[in-house]
Amino acid sequence: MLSCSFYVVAAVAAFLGSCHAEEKCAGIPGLPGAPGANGLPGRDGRDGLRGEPGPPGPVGPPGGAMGPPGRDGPPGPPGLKGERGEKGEKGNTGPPGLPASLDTELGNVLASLKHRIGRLEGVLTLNTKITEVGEKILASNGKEVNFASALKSCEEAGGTLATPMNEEENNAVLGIVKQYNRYAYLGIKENETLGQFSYMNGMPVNYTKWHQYEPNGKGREKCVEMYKDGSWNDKNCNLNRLTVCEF
Ligand SMILES: [Ca+2]
Repeated sequence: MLSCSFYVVAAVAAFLGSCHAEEKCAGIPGLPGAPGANGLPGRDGRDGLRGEPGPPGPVGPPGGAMGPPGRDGPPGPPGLKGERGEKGEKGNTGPPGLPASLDTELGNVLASLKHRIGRLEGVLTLNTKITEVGEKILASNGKEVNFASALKSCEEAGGTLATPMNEEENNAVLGIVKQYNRYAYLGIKENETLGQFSYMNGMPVNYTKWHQYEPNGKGREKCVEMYKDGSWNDKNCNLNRLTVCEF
């Protein structure tokens, strides 16, 4: 509309401004030309910045290919305890310890044990349960049995039949014989060689206290009993005599 009015006004102005032919007058300006045609499309611009990832696509139709495995789930609860395995091999020997004489802790333990054992021995001696003589401890269970049973009782207790090897030990055994007022078998037996007697370990006796005219068994009395005066008599092994043991 605007451009149309512009052309009308321009045409009127051109008519009013016309001059006579005899005058030299400037020509009338021509009408503006029509607008030119559009130019060719410009070249493509450069690529823009990379956009953000789009939202996930819709779930595909059923029957599609299986997807990749999911991630591992959380650990399950512990299983039941297994059966006990076989015993392993013995380990290596540990490092050497201190000599007992330099080990203060061990020394204290030993001193305490010695003290406590000494007190127990005192109580047992006071109650005439044991008799200490030298390194030996003598004791009786008060039972009168044959030689084999008496020896068995002593060995089962960790000792053997009382075997006096000197006057002091013989007097100690005598004290128990007097206490129970019974003869006792000693740990001595006759050898295959008549008239020769030995300790239970087979060694020949090196101390004896035979009663007058004993031994007189001539091979028929293989065991030895102690009389109530402390003297010895060879005697049958199947009689019942007091059991006196030494430890
Ligand atoms: Ca005899």
